[in-house]
Amino acid sequence: MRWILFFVTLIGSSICGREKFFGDQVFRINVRNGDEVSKLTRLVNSDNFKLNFWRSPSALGRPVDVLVPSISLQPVKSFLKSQGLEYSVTIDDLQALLDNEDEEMQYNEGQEQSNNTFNYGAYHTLEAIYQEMDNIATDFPDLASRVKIGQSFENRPMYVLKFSTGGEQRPAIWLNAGIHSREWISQATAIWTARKIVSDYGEDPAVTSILEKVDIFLLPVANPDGYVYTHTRNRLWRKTRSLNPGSRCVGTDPNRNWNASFAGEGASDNPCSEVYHGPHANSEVEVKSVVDFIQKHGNFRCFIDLHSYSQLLMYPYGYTVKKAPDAEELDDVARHAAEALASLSGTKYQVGPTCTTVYPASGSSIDWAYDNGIKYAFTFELRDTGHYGFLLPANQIIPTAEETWLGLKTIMEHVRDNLY
Ligand code: INF
Ligand code: ZN
Repeated sequence: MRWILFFVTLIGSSICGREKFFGDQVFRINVRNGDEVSKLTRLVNSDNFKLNFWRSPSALGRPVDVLVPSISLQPVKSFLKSQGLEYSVTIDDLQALLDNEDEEMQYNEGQEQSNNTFNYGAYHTLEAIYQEMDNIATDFPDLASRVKIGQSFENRPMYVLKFSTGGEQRPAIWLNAGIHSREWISQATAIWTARKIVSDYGEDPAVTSILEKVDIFLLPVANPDGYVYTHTRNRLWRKTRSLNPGSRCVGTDPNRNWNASFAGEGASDNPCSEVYHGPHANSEVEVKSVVDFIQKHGNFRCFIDLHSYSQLLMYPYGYTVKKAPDAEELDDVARHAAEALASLSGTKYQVGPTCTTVYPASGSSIDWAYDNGIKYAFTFELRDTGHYGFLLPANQIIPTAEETWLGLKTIMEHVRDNLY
């Protein structure tokens, strides 16, 4: 029966659109030492089980989350048992979560059509996010403007919102989101943050004073092709959608494609890998567009990249265990930001350098920023810690955005007071 179901869904998804995950589950596997990590990595890399790391093995022995297709459930369970690896099932019916998310989005789109408002507590299509960016710029023409910084591999525009109260080429802050398309809480938090900035300017002294000194650039969807693909074909797509000559596998990991120890440890040269670094640094037009814009502007002091999930606040480096020259200061700022974030509803974040907090990762955005003179470089891994993972329910969007805002403000106030 399972085989029939599997082939039906396989054929079905190739003909009528969205990939189905009937019977698929997410396992949380506790790894206690390097030996267990390498066993598990071999398992996931052995293509025949079609496993997908949601949360890769990390230095600290943090539990590993793996998507297990229904046809692999039995063999994977017996493998784990035979290796003495403990696991639990964190999501026992992935398709049910996806159906639920879908239903909510359809309902919300209907609501928005009729009352012509943007529901910040819901997930949105790329078009809806771009429209809301336009609305924000229209509502606050003296403060916000929507700027096209390039276009994606599939020729979709890449839009940032620029928040500025005047002055030429002021020191600037870059807020990046959605570089990994499946991390929907990241894009949702970013568009909420855009509305928060314009609403609170002139009201919240912190926001007003930040914008008197620095400009803020916000890119809510850094990987538009991937984001559209998560809506139309595969909700769990992470990479870009560029083609890899000679391979049937599509896409590059845009968080391995930056020119920072490119193709070093913690990236793969296999186009089928979720951490494929691409043929060369900045090969992805989505990455190059940001690099070119930032380099042309030349006055950025802060680069913050929003991801999910795990509730971490990290700073360079990912490409080496070597301490960054400003590690003490970055750690201090990050701890204060995590404290501010936790003050709202107690959400706990772990703080540290990428390499030892998660795992080695070369070619990442914040390492590139930091090595190019942008001192205040941070990555937020937003909610949650794996209960829902990438499928965070929409009712957590606003609570997540509200608490993250307190962390972002803490960092931006430090930048305001420590311009260099
Ligand atoms: N982050 C991990 C990644 O593999 C870890 C990371 C974060 C690496 C920051 C480098 C810099 O890119 C995510 N989180 O993918 O969604
Ligand atoms: Zn990510």
